[in-house]
Amino acid sequence: MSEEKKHNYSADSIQALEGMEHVRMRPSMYIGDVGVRGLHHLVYEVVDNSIDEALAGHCDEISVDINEDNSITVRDNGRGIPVGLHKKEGVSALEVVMTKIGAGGKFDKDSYKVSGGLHGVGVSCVNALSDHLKATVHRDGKIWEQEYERGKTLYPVKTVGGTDKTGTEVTFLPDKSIFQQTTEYNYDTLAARMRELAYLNKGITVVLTDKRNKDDEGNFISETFHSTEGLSEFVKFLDSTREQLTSDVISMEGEKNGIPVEVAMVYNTSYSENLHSYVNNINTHEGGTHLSGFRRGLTHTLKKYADESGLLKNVKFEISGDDFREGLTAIVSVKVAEPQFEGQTKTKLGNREVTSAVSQAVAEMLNDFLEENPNDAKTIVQKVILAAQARHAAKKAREMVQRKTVMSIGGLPGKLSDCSETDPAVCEIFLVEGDSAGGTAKQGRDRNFQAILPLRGKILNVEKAMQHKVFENEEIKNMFTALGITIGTEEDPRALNLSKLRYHKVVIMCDADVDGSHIATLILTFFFRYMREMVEQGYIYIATPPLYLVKKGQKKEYAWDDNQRDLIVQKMGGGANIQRYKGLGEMNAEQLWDTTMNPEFRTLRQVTIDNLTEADRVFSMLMGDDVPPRRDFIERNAKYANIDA
Ligand code: 0RA
Repeated sequence: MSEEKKHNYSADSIQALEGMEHVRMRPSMYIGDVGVRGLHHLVYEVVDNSIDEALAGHCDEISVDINEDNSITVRDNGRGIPVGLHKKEGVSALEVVMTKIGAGGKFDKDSYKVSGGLHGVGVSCVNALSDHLKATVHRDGKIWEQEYERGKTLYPVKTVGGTDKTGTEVTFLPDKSIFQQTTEYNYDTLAARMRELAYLNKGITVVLTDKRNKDDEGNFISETFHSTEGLSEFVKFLDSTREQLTSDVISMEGEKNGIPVEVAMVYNTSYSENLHSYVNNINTHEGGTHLSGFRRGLTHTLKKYADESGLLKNVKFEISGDDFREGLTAIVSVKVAEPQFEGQTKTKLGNREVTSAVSQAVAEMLNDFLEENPNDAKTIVQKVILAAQARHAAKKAREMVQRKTVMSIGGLPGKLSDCSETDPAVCEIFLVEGDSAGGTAKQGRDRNFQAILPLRGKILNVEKAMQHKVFENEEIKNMFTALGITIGTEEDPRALNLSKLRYHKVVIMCDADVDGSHIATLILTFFFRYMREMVEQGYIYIATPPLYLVKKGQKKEYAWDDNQRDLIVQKMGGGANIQRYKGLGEMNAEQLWDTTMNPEFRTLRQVTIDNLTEADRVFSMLMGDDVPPRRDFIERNAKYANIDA
């Protein structure tokens, strides 16, 4: 394009590009990205419309089918999208909803939209990004239909038969030219979101069916999600592998200052804090005013109760807000008419008025509970005191880590083989299982930008350890120092300080066997619980060493799974020799470089947190005390590092 044309483009084409065209030009602006996440976002967007219809009281069943061709069908038993003439646009209202960006359900003044995807962009965006979409409406005794290609209407809304039901059905096939990475849906990802929606909106039944796969009896894989109790059931589900400290879940549901608020919480015997917050069914990863309200209400109420009960008489140290939340699993869900989302990922609620609404709700709920359950109240206060005691010990241990980090010259761990580059953006560090593999990696690496930190055997399971034990652990101290990460800012004594981060790629490199996966999971658990920001910022990766070396004469090729191995053997013809790598230690430096470390040929899997609530549950399950669910999970997900957690 010439310079001149470019100017014209920016001057007058913007307007023309508005709407559906613009969605196709800039899909990420509307659905976040065009990768796996964006692909799944399309489903959430359509389902959210049905959830809105349910919240308005007109629908109680939603079904989601993953069809054989990876198209998706969402069906509900609501009133059906109106099909009559839309006066302003001069076409059917259905067509307006499907083809006008931002139309949504807004022409219906009675229902204010409380659900809505992260970006709340509506089903027309899904239409624009679909190769094909078909909308079917059961309404007024008739079945109405309209189809679209890449958002363009194929024919005016028509009737195709009679019906005695009402409802809406949308089937869409995502456009491969937009979703270039993949158009294959992940059942578990969709199941986690449908389960979450069922808990967040009690009474609604959501049925997810995978028509690509059948079980042993020849039925499609399918799950039905339904919750009668809502958040209190959600909390129990999240904590099903932890040991509950009190007999009951503490929960409330109501309206404060016109804001619908729901809260459920339970204390368990673990040491981690698991707070999850939602606004209009959206997981607010970065928290915000509703979460501040929860914290404030919790701290004030428990502190007051503890003081008045005399249980703190002999406590000589100060109790902080954090201490009230150790071993706490809680969910806060609010519905806000005009949410203001802030923060890096636009998942932080900004509406000021929400803080006091939630804090009042929590105070009332807790006061009632403490009054009615004096034994549980005592148990909770004692747990808080223990947490405070441990925190003081942890603070000392943390300060040790910090002091070491600050002395940068000679302060790096002795086991670290550092790289010579100093620009963190190009530097990588490999966390390697065992000293011997560490040695091989050290020989094989490119010392300009690749550093090696060997970790000894099984690292500490932070899921089961108290904080001060974590900060006293040698391997963990080494990780903090090597990475250049310190803890604690003036505002928040537990915040991570990443400003001196020394590497922008942290690669976990373990054996490709069960033990290796276990160690990788232990390391991931550590990052998830103690350096979550590193995961959120996309700094954490997992290396993928090969499983086989196939050799014939001078020819050698690596295989990462059995299928690939067989193909190579076939290609090489008879007499090929297969070596199965039992661990990194069996590879020499050159082989390790060629297959696993060389940026030109390696595959690094970036660790992302798709669904924080689910990730949290999975980690507590994998690393907790309860063995049977862990075994089940590992058997079902032989490669569980793939959970995208
Ligand atoms: C606006 C008005 C009415 C229904 C809907 C929107 C509606 C939208 C969707 C999207 C998926 N399922 C849906 N179900 C209903 C109905 C207004 C009326 O009947 O008076």
